[in-house]
Amino acid sequence: MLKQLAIKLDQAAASASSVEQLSLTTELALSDAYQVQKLSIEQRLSRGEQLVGYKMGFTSRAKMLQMGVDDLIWGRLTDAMIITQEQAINLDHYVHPRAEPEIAFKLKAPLSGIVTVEQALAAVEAIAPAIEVIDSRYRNFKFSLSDVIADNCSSTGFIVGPWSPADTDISKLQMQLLVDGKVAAEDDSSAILDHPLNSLVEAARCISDAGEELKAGQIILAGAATAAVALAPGQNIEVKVETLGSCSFSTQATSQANSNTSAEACS
Ligand code: OOG
Ligand code: MG
Repeated sequence: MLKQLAIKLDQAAASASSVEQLSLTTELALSDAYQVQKLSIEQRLSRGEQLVGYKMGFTSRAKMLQMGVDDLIWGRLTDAMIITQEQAINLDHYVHPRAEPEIAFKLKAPLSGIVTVEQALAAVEAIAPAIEVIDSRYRNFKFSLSDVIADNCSSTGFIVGPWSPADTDISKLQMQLLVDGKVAAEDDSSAILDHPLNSLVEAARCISDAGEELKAGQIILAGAATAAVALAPGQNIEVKVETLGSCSFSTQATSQANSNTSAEACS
């Protein structure tokens, strides 16, 4: 049964189509929801995708308030989710994507179980500004906690900017999400669990509870500092983090369907 739910969510993500919330018909314990997530990622891995890291979610009040959920969640990141600097993404590949400003850690050593902030920092190779593109597979971007966990915490894409040394002070850096050069959301990095490193501490604990561990080379997204912003065609999206720098991508001006139509109209 869990496998069927995993396949359903994987297919919804692969075909950019939405499904009804699982919780409307199925009662899933959180542990079952994480199992569905794992099984759905296994579908991706069986198609050749590689696990490259993990993302934390609902690590800021702004995100919890926006989504009406107030528990920490985590999901898995694969290489197929990587968006490159200045890439123009095609919105046809998503249901209702949103962007949010994040901080990424790259690890140089494994990390698992209960660790202190100092131990977490000692495992970090580098820190970067990041943008996460999230896309719920549920209609109207509405979900319960178990729904969103099963749906790999809305993971769909992420872009990481320039790497800074691990000893960079990230306790209170201004973080801005700009749409076409205008600030659409902003806060400072302390909005992420008081300090983004606390999110890495939580990641080590949660992922080892699930029988996995954070590994050297993996990327961990600490969670958004602000509410997410809906994407529309023809936008430039940039995240600027004080000291760390920025990263950006754009959305293609027209969807494939529209550009076909206009090509026909012109000929
Ligand atoms: C769930 C993912 C939350 C974050 O950074 O808090 C998340 C969602 O909002 O759809 O990625
Ligand atoms: Mg996020």
